[in-house]
Amino acid sequence: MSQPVLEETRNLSLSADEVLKLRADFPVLRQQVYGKPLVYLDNAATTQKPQVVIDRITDYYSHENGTVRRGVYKLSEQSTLAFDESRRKVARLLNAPSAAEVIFTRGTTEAINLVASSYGRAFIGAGDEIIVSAIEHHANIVPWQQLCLEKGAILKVIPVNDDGELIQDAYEALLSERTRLVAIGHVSNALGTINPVKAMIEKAHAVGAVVLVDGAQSTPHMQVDVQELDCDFFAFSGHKLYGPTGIGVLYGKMKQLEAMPPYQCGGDMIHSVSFEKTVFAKPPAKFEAGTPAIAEVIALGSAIDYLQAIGLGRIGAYEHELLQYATERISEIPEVRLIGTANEKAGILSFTIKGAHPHDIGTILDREGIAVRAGHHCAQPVMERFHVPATARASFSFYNTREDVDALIRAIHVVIQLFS
Ligand code: 7TS
Repeated sequence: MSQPVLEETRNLSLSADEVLKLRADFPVLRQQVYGKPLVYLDNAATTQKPQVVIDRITDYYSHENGTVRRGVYKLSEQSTLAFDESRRKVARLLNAPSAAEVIFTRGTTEAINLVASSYGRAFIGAGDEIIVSAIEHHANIVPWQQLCLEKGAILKVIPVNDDGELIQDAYEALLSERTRLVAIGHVSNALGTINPVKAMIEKAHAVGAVVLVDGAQSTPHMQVDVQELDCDFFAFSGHKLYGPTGIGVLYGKMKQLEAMPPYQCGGDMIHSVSFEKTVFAKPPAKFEAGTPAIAEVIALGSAIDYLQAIGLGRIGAYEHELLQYATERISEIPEVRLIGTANEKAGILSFTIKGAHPHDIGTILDREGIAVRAGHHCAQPVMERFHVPATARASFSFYNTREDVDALIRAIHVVIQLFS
C-alpha cells in the first residue's frame, strides 16, 4: 500500500512516481483486456476502488456485522460507532457545520429525488419557478420536471454557449421573485464544465430561492466547502468517490431539513408511533427510514480517508495537468471534434470522430484495452444543443497517466484509419 503523504511535504500536484504508487492500490487496474493493459477512462461513470475500501467491506462482514442504532450488544454498538464516524467524515469532507446535516442516500439520484419529493411537495406550488441548466444530468432534470407537472410549477432552463459554459446574463434574467429553487451541477458530466456555482448561489439567494448543487462530478476532483458555497443542498455519490455503489449523500442546511417532511416512512425515522399520531425523529434520522447500507457507509468513510491522505487539492491539480496534456494531444487530430471547451474544466474529454459513430468508437477503443463511455451520458439535452447523437467520453482520475492518454490517442488513430 502507498504511504499517506505528510501534510508538510505536500506540493501542488502529484509526481509521476506518486501516481504509479497510487495505481498499485487499485487491484482492478492490474488486468489486461484483449491482451492489452487496461486503460480505464470512464471515471465519470464510476471510479475503481482502492484495496483499503475493498478490505473495509470484507472486514466488516467478516468480523463486525451487526445492525445499527438498535442493538444493545457489542457487534451492533461497534457498527453504530463506525457508521456514525463515517457521517462525521463526510461532514468534514464537505466542511458541513454538523454531521446531523449529512443524510445517507443510495446516491446522487436519490438525494435529488429526496429534495424534489420532500422540499418540492411542501414548498413549491402552482406558478412557482424552478431553474435548472441546459447541461444537467437527467437526475437533475427529470425529478424537477415531474414536480412541475404535479404542482403546476414552471421549469426554466439556463442556456449554454458553444464552449459549454452557462450564459450568466441569461441566468440573471431568469431569476425573479417567482423562483423558488435553482438546481445546478457543480461539474457537467457530459462536457466537464465547472460552473461558477458560488456566484450563482448568491444570485439565487438574492431573490429568495434555495439552491441544490449536484456535486456528483465535483466531489471526487476538488475540495468542496458547502459553507463557503452557501448552498442549501449538496448531493454526491459514493461510487464516483472511490467508494462502494449504493451509497450517496445529501447535505442540507439544518433550517431546511427541519422544515421538510419525511421522504420515506418506516423504522428508524420516528421518535414515537401510535395509531393516533407519529412524531418524527430529528434529521438526519428523519430522512433515513429502514436499515441503511451499513457496510457501504463505513467503506465510504475509508474512501474519504484515502483521498484526504493524498489531498483533494493535489488530485485536482494533477488531473488538470493531465486534462491539459490530453486536450493538446487530441486537438492535433483534425478528424476529432471536442465537445465542451469551457475555460474552467474538470478532467472530462467528450469528442466525436469524423465519419464514426460514437458507439463504434467505444467498441474499437475497447478492443485496444481502453474503457470510455459512448452515448448521451444521461444528458440528452446537451447532445441536442451540440447537434450530435452521442459522444465518446474519456474521463480521468488521479491514477491515470500520460501513457494512458497516449494509448487513447493511438486508439483514436486506429478508429480514423478504419473509417477514412
Ligand atoms: N449527476 C451527475 C452530474 C452525474 O454525472 C451522475 C452520474 C448523476 C447525477 C447520477 O449519479 P448516480 O450515482 O445516482 O447514478 N453520471 C454518470 C455518467 O456520467 N456516466 O454514468 C453515470
